[in-house]
Amino acid sequence: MNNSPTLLSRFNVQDLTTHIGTQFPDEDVQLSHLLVDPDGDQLIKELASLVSSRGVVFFKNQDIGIQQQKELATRLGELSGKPKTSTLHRHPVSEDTPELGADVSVISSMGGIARAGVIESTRASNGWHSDITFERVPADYSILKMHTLPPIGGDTLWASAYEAYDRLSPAFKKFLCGLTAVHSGEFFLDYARATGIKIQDPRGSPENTGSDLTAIHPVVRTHPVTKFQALFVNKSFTRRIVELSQDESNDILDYLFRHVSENHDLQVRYRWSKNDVAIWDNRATFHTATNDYTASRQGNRVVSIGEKPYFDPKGKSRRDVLSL
Ligand SMILES: O=C(O)CCC(=O)C(=O)O
Ligand SMILES: [Fe+2]
Repeated sequence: MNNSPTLLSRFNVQDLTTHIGTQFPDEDVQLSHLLVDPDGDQLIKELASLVSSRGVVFFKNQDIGIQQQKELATRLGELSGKPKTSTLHRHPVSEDTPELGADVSVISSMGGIARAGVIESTRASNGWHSDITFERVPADYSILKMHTLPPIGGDTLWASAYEAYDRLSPAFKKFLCGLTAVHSGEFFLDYARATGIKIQDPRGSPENTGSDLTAIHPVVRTHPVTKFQALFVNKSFTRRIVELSQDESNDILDYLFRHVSENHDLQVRYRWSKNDVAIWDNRATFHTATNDYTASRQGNRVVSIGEKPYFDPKGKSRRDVLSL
């Protein structure tokens, strides 16, 4: 986090909102070129740092193939210091096809992972999540490339977990810091039973094993790259704050979920074009799809496993560091 000139500054870049989202608007900036650049390691390390600070970064009309997408996800995590035992996530209900492999999630309007937890006739805001927080060692970066899009609709929204934390009152921050919450992906087990899919195991870390898709994580976590504090509970996967009674937990979680979904000024909404790529940091953001279309929509996602979430009382506030 400094303002010194970086290799990435050779490209045109635009912030999309104050708190979250940055794009590389020029199509001649190709992620496939970064992978083979002589300064590739430095560029990819700077990209990881940019994604971790801005939450989500967009690239237009990319030619990157699926193997390169996996390589990029791996290098983003490795160059920003993830544990040696963390590799690419194999989603519990992903299908291991010869073309894609179990470490690719097909994000499709026709079914599969992105549809497994969707309940019709509930509020759209029920979909806010951070990827795979039911794992004991959850994700750092996700990379999604969309290759099939409806003519209109199907946008994706991201929200800043740093700003969500920073915007709480000092007394409420103090109350939340140090609490822990149960996360669960039980609906993927239901989906696996209904479709006959065998649960993938292990899933990108020796600790992500077995078919009990639950984990306990800090409610506020410290980001290992930026050192910023971030809110780490999400509507799709977080079930219960361990240290509170059931009723207290329900109300506090409801408040926090609404805090994320109703503060539209800590969100960015992205309108996809064909072959655009989004790279986001699951430790610093939440996201949700927009199910407002009927035509087919499809993309490929690669999720990298990071580290076990932790809370460091010496972590910083993004607002304080940036003097916002
Ligand atoms: O379909 C989308 O826009 C996002 C799906 C999603 O949650 C993901 O790719 O992690
Ligand atoms: Fe997701």
